[in-house]
Amino acid sequence: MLATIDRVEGEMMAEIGSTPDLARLDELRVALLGKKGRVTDLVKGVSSLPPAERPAAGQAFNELKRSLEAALLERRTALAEAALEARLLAERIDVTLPARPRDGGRIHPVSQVTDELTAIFADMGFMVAEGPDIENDFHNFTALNFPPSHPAREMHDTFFLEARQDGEPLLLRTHTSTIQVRHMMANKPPYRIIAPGRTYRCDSDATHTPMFHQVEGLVIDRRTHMGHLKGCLIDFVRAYFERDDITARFRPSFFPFTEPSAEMDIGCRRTKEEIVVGEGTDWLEILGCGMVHPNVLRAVGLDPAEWQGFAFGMGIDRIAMLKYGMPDLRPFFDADLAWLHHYGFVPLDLPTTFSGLSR
Ligand code: 2NL
Repeated sequence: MLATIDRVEGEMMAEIGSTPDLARLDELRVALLGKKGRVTDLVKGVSSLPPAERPAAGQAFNELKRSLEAALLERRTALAEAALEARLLAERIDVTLPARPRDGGRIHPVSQVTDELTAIFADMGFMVAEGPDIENDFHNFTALNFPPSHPAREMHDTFFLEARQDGEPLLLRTHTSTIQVRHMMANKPPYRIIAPGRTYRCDSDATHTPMFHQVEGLVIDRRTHMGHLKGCLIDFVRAYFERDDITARFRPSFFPFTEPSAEMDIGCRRTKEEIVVGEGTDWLEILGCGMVHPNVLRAVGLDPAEWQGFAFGMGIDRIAMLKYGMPDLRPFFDADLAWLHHYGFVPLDLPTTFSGLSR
């Protein structure tokens, strides 16, 4: 009996040692040590031995089981390590490669340009302010020095809501100046803020959509003047269009909320197909601006003898079209995936002024 045990031990150990994978090793463990396994079968033979030989045989079987279990465990560890090694090799990736989702989503040009504007103005020390889309007459018109009969207050320009706030009609903001009015009323000067966001006007044709995007900016301090306005906005257009040679001019204009008011043009070249900014001898209107009207300062509780500053406003959709050569405004709001794939931006390329805004 003991000789038999010795022989099968040798055979079984060799089998364990040559098992190619974890699944086969598990099958082999059951075939050897399971209830109907080969070792279990042999142990049954002990009862037919003469009583004197049984203890030695029983002990030898226990030792056989222990050494088989140890060998199985050793083989299992070796196979598991080899399997992990093979998987690490197969799934190896170069983490130094730039992240480029092959066909993931795209960032909408409006979001991209908003991020670009935010990066540029943040560099100049502006903070981003926010406010509600649904507003009242005071924040949208009265505080901004619109006279009671101003045409912009008319039904056909402004969306009025049926809901009323204390009997006063509510409306969808027609510009993001409302954010700046709220910011001035809630905070102490000086201010240096930009207010990007959705705006609404009852207007719809090839170049107008009922909802569009605007960014306004506001700088109020004790001695802020028109020179600061010009320097700030010229720096802005050069950063935004990523060219240091952009020319600019300021033309007198009118807004109820600024005095004096101006419109800023930048140098461009117009061809039949496109507008190239920073070249040529034509001019392109890019934004409106001016010194904040004393009546606006008074309306938000500031003394115009102590505080003064400038403000500006521009259409985000429009400057996105100009920079990225998009001929039509309407597809901006069509949720057309083919258009978004063509004009959109890869999500992980965040615009910063140090790595390049749009690359
Ligand atoms: C344009 C012109 C402008 C402002 C917006 C402003 C805001 C406050 C006070 C004074 Cl709280 N002004 N904003 C000033 C001048 C022009 O926008 O063409 N926007 C698309």
